[in-house]
Amino acid sequence: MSIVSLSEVQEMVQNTAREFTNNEIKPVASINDKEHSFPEDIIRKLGELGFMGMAVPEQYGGSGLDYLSYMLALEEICRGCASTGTIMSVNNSLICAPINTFGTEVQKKSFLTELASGKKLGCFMLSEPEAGSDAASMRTTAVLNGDHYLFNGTKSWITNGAEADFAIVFASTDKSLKHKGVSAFIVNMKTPGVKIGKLEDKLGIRATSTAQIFFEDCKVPSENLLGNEGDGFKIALNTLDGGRIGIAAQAVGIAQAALEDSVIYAKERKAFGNPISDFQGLQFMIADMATRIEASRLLVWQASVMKDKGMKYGKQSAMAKLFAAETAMWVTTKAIQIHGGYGYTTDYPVERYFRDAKITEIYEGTSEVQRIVIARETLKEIQ
Ligand code: COS
Repeated sequence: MSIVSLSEVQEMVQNTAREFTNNEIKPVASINDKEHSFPEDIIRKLGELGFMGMAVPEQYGGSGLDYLSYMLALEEICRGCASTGTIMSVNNSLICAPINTFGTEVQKKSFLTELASGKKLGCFMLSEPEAGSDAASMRTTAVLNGDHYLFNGTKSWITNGAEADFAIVFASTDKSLKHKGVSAFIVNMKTPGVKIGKLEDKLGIRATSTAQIFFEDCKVPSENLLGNEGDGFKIALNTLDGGRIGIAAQAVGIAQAALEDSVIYAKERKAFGNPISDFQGLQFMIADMATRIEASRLLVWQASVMKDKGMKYGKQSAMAKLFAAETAMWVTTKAIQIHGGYGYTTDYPVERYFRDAKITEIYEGTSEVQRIVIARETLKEIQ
């Protein structure tokens, strides 16, 4: 662990999350992955611990903690189960955060309080079948009609889509304005006209639902507009800046789990009369794994502290996500190598870590999108 100092509260949050992960999450993670089962009981307990709205003020049902505390908890939870961490991260980063930042008092009282306290679950609907990295090309429309907007369109890759009570939905209120015509709304998933479509059968994070959602003449009250008409694209990118630090923390958690399991295995497994941890070839792998994880963690902490201080942090968030995601992929690949044939079977969790790591290079902006963000900022900064 890094010697960069954490406050007493931050250490307490980290220890609470670590204990919860070891006692409650690790024992069931592989089963939930195999059975594709949503960890309902664990999510309820995370709500009771105050982990579903960690950086939301207490007056709106949250824990009133800083972003770094949230990241410390998320890393620990993902060390046990990346699926559980994904569900927690979507609720914290992608729905509580934008309502807290852009919502009216009424919206905060109606939606945020229940989401942040873990009584309700949220999801984030930006992507569509033909609009992922190019989010502004979305086709879903929201047409103002008296006291409501009429929604039509299809959203895809929606984490928590099958279980969520509330969603942030991005839709075009004026197609001619392209990204400036995108608006954000809070939608109750029970609204007539919201239909849950097919659930994806995925490589990893298999204990989460990833759903396609259809809007068919769905009437959303006009008071559920988040911010003003046309603010949606900026709300989405601002939200993703924060979310991406969370995905980086998730990647660090997955990589840390792979490192810990690899070290334990290498000390037990014997070859040529010695534990394989005695061999330099293997030690070099462990050294590189530990170093890359530490560097990733520090990028997560730096981006979090900058966000907590109210500084501009988009570049640092993209750097953390890019580096941590690629680290998680690299570390989990080495972890399987260290475990040899056993690592390729479901008898050991390293194959799950490997499958779970891949998504961190894709969702909330691919590694290529992170490189775009980092390059743009760097080219602006150095003249
Ligand atoms: N926060 C707030 N606003 C932002 C922003 C940010 N981080 N980044 C850009 N904007 C604003 C810009 O200021 C610009 O506003 P104006 O039109 O008023 O000038 C507007 O958004 C468009 O910005 P830009 O021209 O840079 O947008 P691009 O279409 O070139 O998009 C990328 C840039 C590719 C980086 C962006 O579209 C992106 O992040 N895409 C990935 C989306 C994603 O993560 N999808 C996954 C879905 S969630 S699983």
